[in-house]
Amino acid sequence: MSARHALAALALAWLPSVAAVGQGGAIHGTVTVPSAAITGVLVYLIPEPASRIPAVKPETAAMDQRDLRFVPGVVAVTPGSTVVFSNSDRVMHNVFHPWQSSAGFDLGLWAPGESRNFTFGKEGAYVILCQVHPEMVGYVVVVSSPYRALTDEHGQFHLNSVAPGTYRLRTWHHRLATHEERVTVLDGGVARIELLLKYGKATAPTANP
Ligand SMILES: [Cu+2]
Repeated sequence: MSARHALAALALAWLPSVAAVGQGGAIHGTVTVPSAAITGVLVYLIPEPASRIPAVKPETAAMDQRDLRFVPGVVAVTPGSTVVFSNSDRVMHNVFHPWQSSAGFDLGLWAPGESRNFTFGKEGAYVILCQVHPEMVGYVVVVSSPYRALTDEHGQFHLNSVAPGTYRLRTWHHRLATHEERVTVLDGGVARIELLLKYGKATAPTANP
């Protein structure tokens, strides 16, 4: 079976159940990726119509630098949120986003045990790099949806307490083609979804996707 046929066969497995999840409904799913090295796929919901998007507030999130890696490698936050970049290594680290982008910034160098903050504005996927260690790469994804989740090490994700309605479910990972499909969330229901993603162009969240 070709990869394309496999994709078609696995594109959607829809098994509504009656399990109660408190207020609203839920979507639980599994994302299958082409390499075990790929983790942290973002899954988020865009309400239809878009005007029905519930209000989201800025928040605070954390991305550590540990063993010469960004941990976690992907952080998803709402617009206006602050990310605290800490340093748990024994060497100096830096965080910058390339100035080729209009959103470029450089937080300078900081020592083990210290941290620096940055507040992210508009929706988008921001690559996070370190001037000292070119091999370090992380991403901060800014998305205004209140319904978003990152896959765990088993590729599973959970979107809970979702207001009943129709949504566009979208994925983002910097190496994978963005997948989008319509989903309906029923009050008190848990929908299960299986996605098979392939390498390709990732479409970052935008205000008018
Ligand atoms: Cu570094």
